[in-house]
Amino acid sequence: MISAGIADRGVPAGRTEEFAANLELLRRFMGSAGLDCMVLSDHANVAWLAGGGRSFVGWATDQGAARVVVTPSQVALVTTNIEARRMAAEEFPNLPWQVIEHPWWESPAPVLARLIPRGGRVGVDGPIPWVEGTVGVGAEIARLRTLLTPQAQDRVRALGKAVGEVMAGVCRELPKMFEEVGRGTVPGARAPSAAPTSPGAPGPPAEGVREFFPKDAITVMDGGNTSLWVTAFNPIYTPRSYLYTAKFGHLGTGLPYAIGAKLAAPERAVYLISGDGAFGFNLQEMETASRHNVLITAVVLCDRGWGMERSSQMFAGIEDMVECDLYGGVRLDLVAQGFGWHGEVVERLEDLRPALERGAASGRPSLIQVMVEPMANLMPPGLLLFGEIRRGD
Ligand SMILES: Cc1ncc(C[n+]2csc(CCOP(=O)(O)OP(=O)(O)O)c2C)c(N)n1
Ligand SMILES: [Mg+2]
Repeated sequence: MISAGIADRGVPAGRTEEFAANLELLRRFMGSAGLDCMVLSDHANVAWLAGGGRSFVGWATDQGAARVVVTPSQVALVTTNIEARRMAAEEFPNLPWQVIEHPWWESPAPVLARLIPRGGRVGVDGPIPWVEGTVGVGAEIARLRTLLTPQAQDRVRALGKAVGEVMAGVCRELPKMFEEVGRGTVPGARAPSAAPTSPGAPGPPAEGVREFFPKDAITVMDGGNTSLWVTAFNPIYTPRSYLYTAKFGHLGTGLPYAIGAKLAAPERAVYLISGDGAFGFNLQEMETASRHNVLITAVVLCDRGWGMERSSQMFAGIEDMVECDLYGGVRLDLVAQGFGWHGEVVERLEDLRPALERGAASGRPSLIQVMVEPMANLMPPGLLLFGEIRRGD
């Protein structure tokens, strides 16, 4: 066990008061709901209670890497020995709760069993596999969160103002930007050297893949501009159905994530939509999928290049697109077949669905290489806003 406040970085003004106010609110709710204990694991709820701070590592799930256990007499943050020190110091500095760590390779069950009153009624805000007989009160906690403390009201006001300014700036720039791209007067805006073989932008195939799979399928995405198309054209319909390295943006995680997702949820369809550049990082993992018969579908949107780098260079006014083109004749379908997968190339949108059907019927993992128009992949939906947010403008 370690105590909070490892590094004395000071507490943001009003944070302790906000924590105390929200804790009182939560305990009052527990009293009225007849709960002896509450376990919060949804990172939004932990942030609400703590007046801020991130208890998550990955973005792809609402479940954080820590749990907060609240009883009438105790509050504890339970997390692994990897996260505890950093989380306490950086995310929740000097909050008056216990920080309890457990080895990362063990479940938190023994710690939770010590904290939770024996035989008590335990409220939870999400699935907690280590505690039996819990009562789901996620909706009630969401309602509590709407009662904003004065500090939260100030934050919402400041955030609203900042978002308004960003949106206004983008709206002012957009018409000019579109006009320049249309006229081809953005410095460096010219067709990439690879000759187009398909009329399509990546959006329609991303949409076609979404329509093919059931709504509870797990979507994995990887790539640069491809990811923005997938975000816009491949809605996520059910919780815990989406994997992406949103926070880090590392290319190459798609195929390993898809394999991991299918192993974790074998009863659900799992598909990856990836850029061609990103797919190259870890394509040897096709061997893993074959060896373990992991039946996933990988759809690789092939603009024969590092599309997002083309966009950046175009907007940076770099005269020629430097090192943005990949070898134009790559046949990932043949590579896939070499690894024992079903593999196909699709050049027309109407051929996509039959290819997906043949892949699903093949009894093997399948890869569909979809040729897209390089020029049409220069300006995916949300690109300008994405750039502004990344740069912190
Ligand atoms: C490991 C890693 N290397 C480099 C980058 C920088 N980067 C971001 S997007 C991008 C282009 C990705 O190309 P592709 O996967 O083909 O997707 P496209 O943009 O063409 O749709 C690159 C190189 C990164 N995010 N991660
Ligand atoms: Mg590409």
